[in-house]
Amino acid sequence: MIDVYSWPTPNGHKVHIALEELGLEYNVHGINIGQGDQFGEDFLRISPNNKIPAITDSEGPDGEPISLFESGAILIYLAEKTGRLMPQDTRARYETLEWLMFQMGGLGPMLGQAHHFRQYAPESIDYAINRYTNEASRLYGVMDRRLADRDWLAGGEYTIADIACYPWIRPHENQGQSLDDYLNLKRWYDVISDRAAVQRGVAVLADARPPELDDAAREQLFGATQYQKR
Ligand SMILES: N[C@@H](CCC(=O)N[C@@H](CS)C(=O)NCC(=O)O)C(=O)O
Repeated sequence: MIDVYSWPTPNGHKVHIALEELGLEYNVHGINIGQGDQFGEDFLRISPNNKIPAITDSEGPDGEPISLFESGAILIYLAEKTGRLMPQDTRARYETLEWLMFQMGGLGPMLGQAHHFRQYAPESIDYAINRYTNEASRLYGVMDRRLADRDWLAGGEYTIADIACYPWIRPHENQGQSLDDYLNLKRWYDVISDRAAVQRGVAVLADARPPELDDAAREQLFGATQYQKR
């Protein structure tokens, strides 16, 4: 059985969507990152960077249990466990990994900072807002050009690369972006949004998350608790 330790954020959604697409059975455990659950000893044992998502699988490689953190590693694990959502052909597989790494190393971190400085910073810092909003626009442009002559980001099929990128495009307004400026990306986004498994994935834990970050949550995520020595 797979146990998922997660929260309904873009990085959490990736894993929830993949599990729903694959039709795997799983238990979900809410790790409320606004209340500091990510600093609990049991969670840190499987996710030492105090970030969701993490999973355990009682039937890992060779039938032995395994735990995994980092959403990209989890997506690769689930794809390899099932032989789905990642092409078998070697070139197509590397293409999928390229676009997965594009999300993990660029899209996620940059869009996360755009969101942070536009929505969460206690004061408006123009330099940071411009820097990350420009970077968001540039990355949206990269995806839009990539999708000009194909339906999916990589490998000629719907893969974990699409699943990794999609949840980061959902909050586009909070990143200062309009999909009307990226029509190829919009087409891709609308097709993925219509998938039943994607709708089930983004609904996982949705009711548990408060609509706004209060001061206590900001403290856990961006204040002294986050940076205390452990
Ligand atoms: N590279 C990591 C990033 C995970 C991440 O940033 N998770 C955030 C929520 S989206 C988190 O758990 N934050 C809690 C914290 O920083 O204390 C991944 O893709 O799994």
